[in-house]
Order: sequence, then C-alpha cells, then structure tokens
Amino acid sequence: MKKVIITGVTGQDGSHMADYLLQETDHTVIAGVRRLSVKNHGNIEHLIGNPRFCLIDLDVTDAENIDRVISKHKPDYFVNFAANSFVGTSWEMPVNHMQTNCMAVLHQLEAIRKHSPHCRYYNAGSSEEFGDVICEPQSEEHPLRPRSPYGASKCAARHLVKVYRDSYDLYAVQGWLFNHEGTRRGVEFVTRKITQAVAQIASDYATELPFDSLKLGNVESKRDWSDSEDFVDGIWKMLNQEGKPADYVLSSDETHTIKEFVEEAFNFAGFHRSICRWEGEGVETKYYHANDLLMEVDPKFYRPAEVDLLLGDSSRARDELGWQPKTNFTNLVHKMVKHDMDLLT
Ligand code: GDR
Repeated sequence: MKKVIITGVTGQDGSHMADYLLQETDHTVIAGVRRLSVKNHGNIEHLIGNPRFCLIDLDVTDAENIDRVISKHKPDYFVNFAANSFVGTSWEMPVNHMQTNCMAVLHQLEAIRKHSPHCRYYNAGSSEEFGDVICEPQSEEHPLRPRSPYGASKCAARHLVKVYRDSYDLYAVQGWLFNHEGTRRGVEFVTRKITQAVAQIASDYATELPFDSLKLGNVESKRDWSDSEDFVDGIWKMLNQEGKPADYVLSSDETHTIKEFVEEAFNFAGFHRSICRWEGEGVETKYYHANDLLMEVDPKFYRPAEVDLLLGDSSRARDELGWQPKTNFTNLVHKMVKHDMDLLT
C-alpha cells in the first residue's frame, strides 16, 4: 500500500484529491493539517474514520516539521495544495505569500531529496504565473509574467521544482492550473461569492423580502474556469505518467467574463436573461432584473494590478496524459448555484 501525503487537505482541491485517491486507488492518504484554534474540517468531515485516511499536524512553513514528517513517513507521493491562494490579499501580505507558496516548497523538496528521493512530488502552480499575457491561448510555452505577489511566489516555486528535478533527478512537477471552482470553493473567490449571493437574492425575492445587490470588482476580466474535481484527476495523471516528469497546463480552453458568470448564475436561479439587462460600463456597470438592481460594481473590489485575460491551451495534457474534463462552464455555474440554493432550503 503506497503512502500519499496531501497538504491543504481542508481546502477545495486537497479534499477532492483525498476523495479521489480513496475512491480510485488503494493508497493510504496522510492528510497534513495546520493546527488552528478553530477547526475548519468541513470538507473532510466525511473522511474521518476511513482506515486509509489519517490526519497529521503539518505546517508547511515550518522546515523542521516538514523534515520530520517526510523522514518519518517516507511517502511515495507528496501533493502540495497548502498555499495562500487568494491573489487579492497578496498585495497586503506579500511575505506570507512568499513563505507559504515558495519557501514551503523548498522545505518540502529538500526533505524529499534527503529522506524519500523516490517520492513523486506535485506542487500547485497557477495560470497567474502567465499574468500579463502576450498571446492567447496560453500553453506551457507562454513566458512567466506574474502581475501579483501571489503570481511571483508561484513562479519562484516553479523554478525551484525544476531545479530539484534536474539536479537531483526527482520526480517533481508543478502544473499550471487555470481557475477551478466547485461547491467547496471559498467565498472569497469570485465564483462562490456570486453563487452564494445569487442564491440569497433568489430566496429573498421568492419570499418578497428586500435584498442587497451583489457587489463586485472588475467584471470585464476573463477567466478560464473548470471544475476542481476534473483537475485532481489531471494532477494524478501528471504524477503517474510513464515518461519523464513534466509540467502541464490544465484548463477548459474556454474563456468567459465575470459578467457572463453573473448572467448565467442569475439565469439559472430564475432571473431569466431575456428580462434582465446590463447598464453602464466600468465602475458604473449594473445588472437589472426589470427595475430590481441585482449586481453593481464597487471599486473597492478592484485590484492594484489585474490579469485581464486567461485562456488555457491544455492540448498537451489531453494528448499526452489522456486527460479529459467532464464539466463545462454552464454545468459548473449551475452546479454551484444549485448547491448554494439547496443550502438555503
Ligand atoms: P483569481 O480568482 O484571482 O483568478 O485566482 P478570483 O476568483 O479571486 O478572481 C477572478 C477574477 O474576478 C475578478 N473579480 C473579483 N474577484 C474576487 N475575488 N472578488 C470580487 O468581488 C471580484 N470582482 C471581480 C478578479 O479581479 C479576477 O479578475 C484564482 C485562485 O484560485 C488562485 O489561487 C489560482 O491560482 C488562480 O485562480 C488560477
């Protein structure tokens, strides 16, 4: 029985990866959790008690802790999802992003090199590394041009992963994951913020209660959104390919504006797009259902620097890994809105 250490297991991707491994393999999942005064185990509650799932204390910013854990368990796989993943806060806490998203990767690679060199290592990379894009779509060949401290931290980690792969012959990879969402997505990210608000507005509307409009930042930016559950399958394929280890893009290969997400979410919740309308531009953008204001822009949600457009080209992963996502944009929006509506009933 092989051992897989997953960090960031209480988050969206980590918990889906744990589910996936327990269903699709017979490996043991060792889930690293940072000790917090208030537990945030909602996404993994259903796994507690599974004999192939165990929780350990793990703080990826603590080099000693990482060294001990890898030396003790000598894992066969190490999947690192622990990160400060919210781009928007990275201007406020750049050092934290560098420590958590980059230095932590270095601690992990060092410990693997010393104690478990056969271990296959994955670090979560991001389309934010492409940042100020120079062409579309963005494939593995696109240069790294980060626009945020978050993006810079992921680029630095990427270089370390490659250096350790080349220098020590480690199986170490870092995928470029474009945006990936789902019902376990944190509410600080735009998709979940939208679906939660849409569900609340629909509920208030149905009971004729007054409601607050949804307030967003830049609704013109374009993202390539996928389902997190499809991505954990792609990550596992990246970790298990027969050829040499390589970094791959995972994406839907479609791009949509935040406006399109808003429109589809409200449409699904019963605010049919045929009786809704957009008004204004930029900070004046508003979305109405007849005379009811559903969404408006609040400049406080704008970022100091924006990545305007992301559109992936995942053809290499599809061709070489045989990876194929199952959920498209519309299904993803519907799934998220339905989940948030169900939570209110
Ligand atoms: P992103 O995701 O920064 O792309 O990073 P996020 O959902 O935060 O933003 C997407 C786009 O929406 C715009 N936006 C808003 N964003 C938030 N969070 N809140 C708002 O109110 C709002 N209004 C508009 C943003 O400006 C941006 O253009 C995600 C994270 O999961 C990263 O960890 C990951 O690496 C990348 O995706 C790929």
